[in-house]
Amino acid sequence: MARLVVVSNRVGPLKDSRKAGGLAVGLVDALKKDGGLWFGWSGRISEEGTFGPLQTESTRRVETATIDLNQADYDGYYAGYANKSLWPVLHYRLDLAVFERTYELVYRRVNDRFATRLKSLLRPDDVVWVHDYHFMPLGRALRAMDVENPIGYFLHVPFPGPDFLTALPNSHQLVRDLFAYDVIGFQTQRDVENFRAFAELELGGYVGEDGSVTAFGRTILAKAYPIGIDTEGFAQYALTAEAKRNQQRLMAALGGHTQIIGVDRLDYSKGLPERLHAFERLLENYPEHRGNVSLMQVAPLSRSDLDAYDKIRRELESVSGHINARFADMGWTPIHCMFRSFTRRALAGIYRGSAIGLVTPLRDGMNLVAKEYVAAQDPEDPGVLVLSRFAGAAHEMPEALIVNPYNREHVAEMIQTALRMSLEERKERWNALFKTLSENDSHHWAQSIIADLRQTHRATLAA
Ligand code: ADQ
Repeated sequence: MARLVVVSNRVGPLKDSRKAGGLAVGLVDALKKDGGLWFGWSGRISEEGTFGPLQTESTRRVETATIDLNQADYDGYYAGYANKSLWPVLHYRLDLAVFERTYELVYRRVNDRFATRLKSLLRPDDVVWVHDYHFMPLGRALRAMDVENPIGYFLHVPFPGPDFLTALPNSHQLVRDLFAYDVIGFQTQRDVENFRAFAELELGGYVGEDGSVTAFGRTILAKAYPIGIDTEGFAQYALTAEAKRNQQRLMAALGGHTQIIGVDRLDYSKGLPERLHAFERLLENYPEHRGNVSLMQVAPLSRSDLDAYDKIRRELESVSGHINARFADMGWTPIHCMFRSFTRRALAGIYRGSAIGLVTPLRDGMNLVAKEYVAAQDPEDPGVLVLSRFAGAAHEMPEALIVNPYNREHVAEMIQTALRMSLEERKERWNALFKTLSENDSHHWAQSIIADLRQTHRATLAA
């Protein structure tokens, strides 16, 4: 069977680890089953940067190959274009976006360099699968070096509509580059429609009845492949000794109180201050919960060198401090904020010990926390998922309580509904959600896109 070569900015970790990040979680799950090569940035900065030695590692099934970045590349490509230009634009935050010509130039230079290094690793029958907004032009760079392998692309974050995306300087060039791939995958049908609209309205392309999109003489497949988790594996995690230990510690600390859990990277897209305010509204509107219900927010620090993230941490500290000072009583603190990470097993135990999973991003490609929360529940006494309509996951999980995260009143009301929900209804909703997650797990996700990639490539060659 042809080898799978996965390319993403960060590679690994392959073992259960505290390192957070949805992309790594999804890819590890997919690669563990089929094996392959995983290529990307080492996470290190060195003077030689992309010209430095290739660092390799291998486990039973997966080989990894990484290279460093130098400081200028890190500043322009990663901290600059990827995180200060693309991330905010793709999450509908033009107010936070910074556009610098040098960021874009360095981004393209680094993509070219990664393509050159990758080419030397490729075998003729490899299937190449590129991930996320860091590497949009990578496929074009590979094609320019005559790489003829099937190359697919998956965008983990949202793809906004043309009215919005055209605010990004040179957006035409960026989207044009995507046409070098054979298949491009998005999280939701809405993202696919936005991409098609861009191709038609901005690039003069057209959409075929079979879902293909043609522009610049290239026909590619653009389709939704909602990312899943290793549902069975995560449900098993919740039964491990480590999970149980954490669940019990939590129960002891709660002393009979009901817990709501939030787990997110500390990022402005996740709607954290809005979430705390919604919880405050719950305590205002339904005083019976004072002294009985608390919110635990877990957030590992991420990309902390960027000002916007530092700002959100401070905001979170100040809002939670304010709410705690207002409502706390002896023996009960309304909000526990923790800026730390947990292993996946520990996290599974924490989810299972929480009556409500509160997942309220302002924008999210998918959101794996919503899926993990459901997978970790006790089928005999499952908790309730409260989920933002702006998470890609909402499209697949209608049995959750779907909320508008901007509307505190509504979120508070839905938390109240969750707290009041009968066991019978909780089970009914959970069964439906778990069924979907079992069918659309990470393995299914990877298999579907790879199968389409092989087929589309064969068709392109034949044409
Ligand atoms: P993220 O923005 O990182 O992912 P998400 O999908 O929620 O968002 O994944 C976060 C992952 O990190 C989860 O697996 C979670 O368990 C883990 N995590 C978060 N906080 C943690 C903590 N304190 N300790 C340990 N683990 C923690 C991006 C996109 C998403 C998309 C994924 C996958 O932004 O929209 O769902 O990629 O495609």
